[in-house]
Amino acid sequence: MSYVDEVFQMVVEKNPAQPEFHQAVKEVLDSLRVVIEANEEAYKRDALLERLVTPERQLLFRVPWVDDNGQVQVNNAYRVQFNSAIGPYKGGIRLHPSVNLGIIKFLGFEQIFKNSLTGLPIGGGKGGSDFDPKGKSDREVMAFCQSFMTELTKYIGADTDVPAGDIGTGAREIGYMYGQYKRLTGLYEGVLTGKGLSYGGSLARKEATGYGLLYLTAEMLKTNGIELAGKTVAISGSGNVAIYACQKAQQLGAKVVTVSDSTGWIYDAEGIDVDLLREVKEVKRARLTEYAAARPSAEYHDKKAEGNNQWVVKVDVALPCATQNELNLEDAKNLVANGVIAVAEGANMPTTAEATEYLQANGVLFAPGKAANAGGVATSALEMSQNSERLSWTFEEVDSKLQTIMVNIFHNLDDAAKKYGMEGNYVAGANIAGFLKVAEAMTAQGIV
Ligand code: NDP
Ligand code: 2IT
Repeated sequence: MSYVDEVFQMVVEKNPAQPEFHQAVKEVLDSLRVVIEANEEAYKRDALLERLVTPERQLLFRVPWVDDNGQVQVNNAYRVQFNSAIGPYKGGIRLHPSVNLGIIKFLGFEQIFKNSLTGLPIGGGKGGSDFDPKGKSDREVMAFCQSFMTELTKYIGADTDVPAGDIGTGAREIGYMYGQYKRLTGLYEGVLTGKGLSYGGSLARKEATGYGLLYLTAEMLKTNGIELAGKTVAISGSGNVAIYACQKAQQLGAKVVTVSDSTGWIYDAEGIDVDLLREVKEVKRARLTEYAAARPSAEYHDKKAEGNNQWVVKVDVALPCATQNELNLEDAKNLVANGVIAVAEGANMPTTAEATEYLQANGVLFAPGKAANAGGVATSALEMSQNSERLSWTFEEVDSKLQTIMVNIFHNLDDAAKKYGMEGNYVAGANIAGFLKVAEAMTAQGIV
């Protein structure tokens, strides 16, 4: 059995019941086969792959908090500090009932390569809890965040581990967490990113993941001789990533016709009204039914009644921006049948392995999340730089750095794919380019 296969088998045996983690590891290891085989003896002697797939540290803790009825609630929480070869652990905090250790490990593993691809000095980590902020009062969310941070504070710091937002963790949650960290440590430092602008946040961080997704998508299309302007786009999700992906797509001259949330999806033939979408989802934290009610051109499709079939709409570009494994083989077949040109992942691993293979086999340009959504964490690293120098940059300065980073990421993975004989396979290119830097740093630092 080859070294790559041995390590994958070990991952499955040692990490039972963590299918998303297995899926993320398998995709990376499959891409790395050609790189590993060229240098197998040295990598094997150093157990480089075993170290790469095993987190440096995994923290599991309980979070007790009191709800508005005086009832004590208890949630499970996690922080996986996966790899610090190229910088302090960096990655978001997910608050969603579906969170478990396997989900956080898959996200932390992806983050290692994504952060490497940004070209900035950040290692990989991820955290979260099965707490559901939906339907909770602000006071309940604060009680949870303060209790969560009371424990997490012991393990993080501006030079050790810097968490940020993800599903369910936005500006409100980051604010409460930052306040508690500061209170406990007395330190006013860049320990979290995605902070509010009045207390150390960076301009353009809120927009960065969605904007970055479009910068990379436009560059991928351009490199293949195609213009984004004039194209029709499907987006899933209606959270932080989806909203700003929608805004930038429209600024670049494309027309976005779908968005979704966990209960339904919208088809808007006239193009999504981003201001209305922001009002409904970002300000009111309401359901997309409110968008449909306020917009005559919008059709609302209930997922429970009709299934999650938003990918049946005929579009040129599809941008899944909600959650993992939300675009399956059947969806990929519908997209291809309707002539889709490109799929770029705004979410982390939103496309199943079979769907990715099908899209690639049918000539669809496919940009994996660890490259396409790296603009968020890249801008988080820019926020860390601003905090360290105690300065803040203008929106234009941050946005222009973000554009440069996304264009560079695309060409790095395009070049890596070509160099290893897999031209046009951006999944392999991203995994290889992300891996090489981390592997070199791990090797240089000895057996740690
Ligand atoms: P938000 O919480 O702001 O929005 C998430 C959106 O996805 C909501 O519309 C939500 O619907 C929907 N959604 C979440 N979970 C599910 C589910 N299980 N089934 C169906 N729909 C779901 O999160 P973000 O926009 O920040 O994150 C979206 C994706 O992007 C995630 O995969 C995240 O890991 C990834 N990402 C985020 C970055 C960031 O900077 N925020 C950076 C890079 C990647 P509802 O409103 O009903 O909850
Ligand atoms: O998945 C991700 O890259 C994020 N949720 C953003 C992480 C960050 O540290 O900004």
